[in-house]
Amino acid sequence: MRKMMLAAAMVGAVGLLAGCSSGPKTVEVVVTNMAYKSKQIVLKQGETVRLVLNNRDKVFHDISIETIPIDVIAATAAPENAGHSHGDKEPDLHVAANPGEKGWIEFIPQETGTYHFICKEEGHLEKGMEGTLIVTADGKAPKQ
Ligand SMILES: [Cu+2]
Repeated sequence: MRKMMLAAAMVGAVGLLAGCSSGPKTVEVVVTNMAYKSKQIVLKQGETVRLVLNNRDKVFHDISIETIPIDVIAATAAPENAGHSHGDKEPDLHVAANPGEKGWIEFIPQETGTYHFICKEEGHLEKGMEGTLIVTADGKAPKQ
């Protein structure tokens, strides 16, 4: 009986915590073995999102979109890396993470559209590190 009451109390506490979470919507992209686990990300125009790059690989990775209208709210500092070629324009959207770490960027997508994301580390795009970020008015994937 005592155990059951404790379990009920815990369920209640968890429910309360879940109800209180008011942070931005979080979208996590995991990287392992030179590959994004998610090749398509769908976001809602005007809705704050935290895009997390979870780097479970042994080398540095990033997510970059050259041109996308966004309002950046906050982001982790980009870790040092030598992979980017100099003279490149900074991409509008960029988040990077060292091996075994996470990086994130919080932003608001301003316009609907389909945007190509890549890893800018040398040779990674050629190995398939690319995907599509789609911004729609309702945040749902467009019908095929
Ligand atoms: Cu990469």
